Amino acid sequence: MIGRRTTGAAEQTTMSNDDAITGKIKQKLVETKQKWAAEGRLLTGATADPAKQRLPPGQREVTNWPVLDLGVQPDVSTEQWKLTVDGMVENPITWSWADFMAQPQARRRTDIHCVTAWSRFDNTWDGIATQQLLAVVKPKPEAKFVVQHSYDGYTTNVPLAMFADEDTLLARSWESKPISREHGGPVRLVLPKLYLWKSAKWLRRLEFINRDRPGYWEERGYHHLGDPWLEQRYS
Ligand SMILES: Nc1nc2c(c(=O)[nH]1)N[C@H]1C(S)=C(S)[C@@H](COP(=O)(O)O)O[C@H]1N2
Ligand SMILES: [Mo]
Repeated sequence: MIGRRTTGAAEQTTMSNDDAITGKIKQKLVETKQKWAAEGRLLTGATADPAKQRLPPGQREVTNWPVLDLGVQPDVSTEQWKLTVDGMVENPITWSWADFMAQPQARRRTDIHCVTAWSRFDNTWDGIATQQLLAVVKPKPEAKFVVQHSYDGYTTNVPLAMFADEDTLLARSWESKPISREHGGPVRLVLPKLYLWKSAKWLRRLEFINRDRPGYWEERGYHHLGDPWLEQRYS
């Protein structure tokens, strides 16, 4: 499946029929989440200060780690995996797994917050800090947003300033174990200061652009930024 996608995969922004190979889009889940956005479900109307409380408004703590995605879970081996960084950067790259592992590695311990109201505390991640990646690719001055593209066709947009946050990692391991297929291995983004839909699983490409272009959930009523402390669930 990965082989068949090499040509033209960079242009792909919507789900293709190829995805049937690894799973089916959970159409009901997509419709439910879209309905939640339209109805403003789960909104408390409150904001909170992360310095004063650990749970963002409307969230509850879980100790398991729920799996949330569109139902298509690509099986990408580290041998097949490639990361392309392109768009408005001085130094576009395509990294193999060996290239990725040759970069300075970083560890972060963070909480994660899903827009469906669960939060999970104290997750330890290993991988490459986005600050390290930015030092390599050197965004051009006009670059203002980063679109994450995944092997399942998922996309999500974040401001470059949030992508560059010191807590943000291209993560390959969780609790010192490789990130499992269901949680987005071999490499996923972890951007803990935004809701978790802003952290793409099965990361394939990072595209630097000069304007805000909505991704999969943003096109379906979810917020363009997604700050859990401001309860930016929907747009
Ligand atoms: N590639 C990809 N990344 C994705 C998604 C997806 O469907 N595909 N779902 C997002 C959503 S809505 C959430 S809440 C988190 C869930 O990550 P988890 O399954 O590891 O908890 O992944 C995000 N990243
Ligand atoms: Mo989500």
